Amino acid sequence: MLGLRNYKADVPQYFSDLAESQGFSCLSIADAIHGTAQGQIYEEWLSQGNHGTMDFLKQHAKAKYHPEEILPGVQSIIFFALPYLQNKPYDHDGKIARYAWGRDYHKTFKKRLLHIVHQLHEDHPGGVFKRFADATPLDERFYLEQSGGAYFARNHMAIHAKYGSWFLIGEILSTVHFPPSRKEERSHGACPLSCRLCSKHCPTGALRPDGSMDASRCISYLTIEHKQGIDPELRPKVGDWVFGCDICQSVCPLNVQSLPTEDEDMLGWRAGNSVDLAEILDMQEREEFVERFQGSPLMRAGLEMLQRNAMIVAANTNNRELIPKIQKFLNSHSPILKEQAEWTLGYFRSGKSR
Ligand code: B12
Ligand code: SF4
Ligand code: SF4
Repeated sequence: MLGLRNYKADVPQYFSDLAESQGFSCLSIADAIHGTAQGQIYEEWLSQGNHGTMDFLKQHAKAKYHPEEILPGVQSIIFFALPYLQNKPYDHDGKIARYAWGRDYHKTFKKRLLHIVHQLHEDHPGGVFKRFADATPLDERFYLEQSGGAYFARNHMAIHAKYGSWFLIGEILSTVHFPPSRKEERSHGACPLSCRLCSKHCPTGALRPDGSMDASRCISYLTIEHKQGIDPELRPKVGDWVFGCDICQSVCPLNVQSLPTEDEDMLGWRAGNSVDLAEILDMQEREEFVERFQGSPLMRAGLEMLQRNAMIVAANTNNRELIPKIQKFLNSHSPILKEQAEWTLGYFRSGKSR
């Protein structure tokens, strides 16, 4: 994979074996450094409103680059990877980002890392070990790059030699110090100097040409995290993504040789690679939604937001067969769905749909 092909951080056999026993790989070990210069940059990033309505990012500011706020006495952070790349033609119009096709990775990490934590307790009595994946204030990509386990690229993804950016990150914070992985002497980032494909192809301009990111414009944020009406100016740019977005990873040359996943949880197809918009619009009770998506990352969006997204995709794909189903939302108790239905029907009338 370009310059990354031969790169691999040093990981003691002990951790490789522990990870393998749970069906994934150990990427690297980082020193739990506290208070880096990145903290100041992060504060500025927040003060510019780049986080949109993700208030948790503000609440996390104190601990983002201070792991001791999460585990007092922490010395090391051990990183693990869950690869998820699959390539299958989409079944329906409403596309789902690849990381969400299978089982909710939070659950997978939680279960498997618990086994490793138990083993660590046995082997290192007196040590304290805590497991996390995603749901932590810590800037995971930053610490992972510090330890040489992957590189932070211009699409704001951690890129690994074997998996490209198609992997999820989990970690164990440890009060026992383990020697940090060898870090190769090379500059921050892995991108070829002249490449800007990710920012060129990002439909909403979330990846700014200067390399910074306006997360409040990212389709992943708009479709999953933003629990209000989506800015009408951005709706046409959401395209056919009903949950998340993979564009800045799909166009990346560093991903060309990424290995497909063999992990059963990821291959387990809870949600599938796309949703039938009619099925989503027909759902009336939360129970139906839960029955269909329980155990999948789509639960995070919830039924109301998924229906909001489905109406946007219906407009963007000019799916006029859905008009009767969308008209029903004109009487919705949800002001978000009512407004979205009015907008979608108006969009059809205006002839702006593809
Ligand atoms: C909040 C969040 C989001 C937000 C914000 C995205 C983001 N880039 O941070 C949203 C909802 C948009 C999102 C989207 C996605 N996410 Co997300 N997300 C997180 C989460 C929970 C926190 C990240 C965070 O703190 N962001 C805020 C700051 C730190 O982001 P930042 O991009 O690094 O911003 C810095 C730079 O902009 C820089 N900066 C500031 N000014 C400037 C100026 C210049 C010139 C430059 C170069 C830099 C720069 O400083 C900023 C502050 O430190 C992490 C898990 C975790 N705990 O770390 C997962 C995580 C990053 N997400 C993940 C995934 C998979 C995704 C998606 C691919 C899902 C999808 N397919 O839809 C997309 C990818 C979007 C993208 N290109 O980044 C994975 C990434 C795995 C990997 N291999 O890298 C993580 C690590 C979860 C996990 N445990 O696996 N996510
Ligand atoms: S996930 Fe999509 S919208 Fe978000 S930064 Fe990447 S290309 Fe842009
Ligand atoms: S598309 Fe190009 S600039 Fe963007 S992350 Fe990949 S290599 Fe880097």
